[in-house]
Amino acid sequence: MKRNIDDLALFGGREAFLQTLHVGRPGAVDRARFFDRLSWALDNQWLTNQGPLTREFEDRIADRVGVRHCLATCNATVALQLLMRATELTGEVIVPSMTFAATAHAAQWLGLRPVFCDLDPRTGCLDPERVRAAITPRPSAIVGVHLFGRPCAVEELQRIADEHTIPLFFDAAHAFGCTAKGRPIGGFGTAEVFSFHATKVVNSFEGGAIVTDDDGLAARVRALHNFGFGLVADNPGGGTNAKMSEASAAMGLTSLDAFEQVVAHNQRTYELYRAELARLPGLQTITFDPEERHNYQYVVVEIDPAVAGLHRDLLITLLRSENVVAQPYFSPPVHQQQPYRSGPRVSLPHTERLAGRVMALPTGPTVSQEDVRRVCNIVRLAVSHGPEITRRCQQLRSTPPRHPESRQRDDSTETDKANGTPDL
Ligand code: T4K
Repeated sequence: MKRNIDDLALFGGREAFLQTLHVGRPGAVDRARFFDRLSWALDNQWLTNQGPLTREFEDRIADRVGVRHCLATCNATVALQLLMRATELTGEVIVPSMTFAATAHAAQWLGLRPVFCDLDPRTGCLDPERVRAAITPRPSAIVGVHLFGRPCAVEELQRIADEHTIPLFFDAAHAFGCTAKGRPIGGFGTAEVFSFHATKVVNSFEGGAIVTDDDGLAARVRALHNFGFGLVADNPGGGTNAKMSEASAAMGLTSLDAFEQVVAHNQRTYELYRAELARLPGLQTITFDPEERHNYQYVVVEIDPAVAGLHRDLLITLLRSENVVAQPYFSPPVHQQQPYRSGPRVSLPHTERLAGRVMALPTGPTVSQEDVRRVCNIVRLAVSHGPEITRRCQQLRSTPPRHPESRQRDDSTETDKANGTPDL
């Protein structure tokens, strides 16, 4: 454990971790079961196009969520596009900006205009009052995001969607296995979308799913995800290829088998982070409603730089120098990314404030309790010496040492910039 700031790798100490820690590194799957399923697919000579493993995966997801229909897709971004295409959206779509770029990009890619709306600081999700105010003369849908698995104001958003007779979708990429109002997420709005990307609580390498109780919509997305085959009179303009392969479904099923263990592990990780980081000035760990179920996929902390004496970005840089890849999810917020930041200026004060302060700490099945203790040791050390660390970094920045050994750090700084983490 590190005791003083000279032990920090940033100031010449040894890195705390030899092996890099990540947010959402996928855990070991039951290889025997996975390879059995793959082998079965090879023997069956059916590798994609809604094969039996994909159907089984869909049935298990639909069952778990309690909806009539699940369509498995190649990823969640394309699933969102399918939904927007199947409901023939035109014009503007109301979305949050505190999300992964995919939420807005899905709409933008279809020629729709994302209208960014501010969040409720208590949940990090769309603020219904602001949604009401943001409704334009040409709204075509609302897309809420259950950020970090915490549910949107599902009932209020549904009321607004009903008043305007527009569809309400939820990007539930973070929320598989979570509940809202005691009911599984996946059963709200017109339809919801899960992500089964490698970094998610259930993964199919890449993958996603649309879940809905709307029979007509389910039939349309199913046809559209397979080039539009099967739609005759009702085809809103061709289809695409958004199918999940049997190899992905084999992984998805095997990952689903381990879901409860992964969530239990994530919950222990979350509780330990919370305990270890309690009462640190200027640092708050995300909280979850004890009345709801959560998957604890993301452990997010918010840093108030005025109180902690150091900025979130500096803390991320400091952790990365220890081989701890904390992520600034989601910074910059989407309205400040291209192509949106070239458009009309939008001001979203709650979003901008939160996006500038949060970071996700390493989680997932590969992160042990001992890892958490050591990460927290660094965070505690950093926060308790925030002003001094900030001062020393400013001094480092003003002295430009340029010798061969500094090359590697220069390279990682470039990567950090691409990831939205600025220089010290
Ligand atoms: N909506 C929301 C709200 C989302 O968060 C996302 C995706 C989507 C929609 C779209 O879902 P998909 O179309 O992807 O199904 C990662 C994921 O790629 C992305 O799926 C996820 N959200 C987002 C929050 O995180 P990046 O750009 O941060 O990925 P990357 O490559 O930097 O990896 C993140 C961390 O995970 C790194 O520390 C490395 C580690 N990692 C990654 C992979 C792929 C591993 O340890 N193993 C791996 O296999 O986006």
